[in-house]
Amino acid sequence: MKDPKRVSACLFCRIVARELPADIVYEDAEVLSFRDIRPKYPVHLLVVPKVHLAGVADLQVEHEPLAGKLLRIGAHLARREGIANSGFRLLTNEGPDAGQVVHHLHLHVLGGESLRGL
Ligand code: DGP
Repeated sequence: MKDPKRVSACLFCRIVARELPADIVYEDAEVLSFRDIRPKYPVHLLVVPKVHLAGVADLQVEHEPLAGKLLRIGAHLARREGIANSGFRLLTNEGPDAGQVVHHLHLHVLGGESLRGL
């Protein structure tokens, strides 16, 4: 069934709907994860909610379980990618100063080498 809140022009909504290809590594009823098309690190995954939220600033109280789940799945995927012991970073960009390019909430899962400091 199509998500009524889906935004037809949104890149990640289109990946969720399988209208665009992606290297998908995880899926459940609420969350999809796929490899970043321009990886900055040996492991660079994106974890997205299937529902369209423009970014972390769009989260409402009712999204708290979903927000927690994104973190849990991010850590789960880091373990599955073999980077949990060496260390990894979960981050999300919000707005222009943070360099947000895709306006569909997503968590970057980064690792596989020493990460540059923030
Ligand atoms: P951000 O700056 O946080 O909005 O990062 C967006 C990320 O999305 C960026 O690292 C590149 C990635 N990306 C952009 N377009 C695509 C796409 O079509 N497929 C995949 N897999 N990743 C994409």
